[in-house]
Amino acid sequence: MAVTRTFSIIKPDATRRNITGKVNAMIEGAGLRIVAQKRLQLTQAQAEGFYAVHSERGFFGELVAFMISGPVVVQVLEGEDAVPAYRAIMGATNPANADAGTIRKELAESIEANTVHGSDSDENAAIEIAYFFAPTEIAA
Ligand code: IDP
Repeated sequence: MAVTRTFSIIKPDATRRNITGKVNAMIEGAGLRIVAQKRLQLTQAQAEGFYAVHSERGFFGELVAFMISGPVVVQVLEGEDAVPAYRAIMGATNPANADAGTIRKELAESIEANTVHGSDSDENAAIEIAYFFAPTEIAA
């Protein structure tokens, strides 16, 4: 085990419902520290660039439209094996399949409006963190 970082987005379905604090309580309750955080409105170009890996998937256009439908909160989380630790408390992509007690099971609306994004590898975490944060914006 090592202390590592992951990248998180609290998605527009959560900012719309004013439940970003509930998400943060679950993150901190799992032992992860929020070492950087900012709320912003993604541009279409930012959202398309962030999800470029999904550009060939049928839901890409809808996903981008959803991600720019309201503000998001982008975050850097730090803790023991942060990438798998956060994936574990996020729950499955489709909240219908997520385990009880996970963020998506407790809070998500649908497979698309599923409340949170979390990096899927340390390598992607570093790329995604650099997409949104300057090193000076992260305070551990
Ligand atoms: P993940 O967020 O659990 O890693 P991915 O497969 O990487 O899931 O998908 C990225 C995001 O795309 C999901 O979080 C969700 O918002 C959206 N998404 C995934 N599958 C579908 C789908 O079948 N329909 C609509 N949106 C989807």
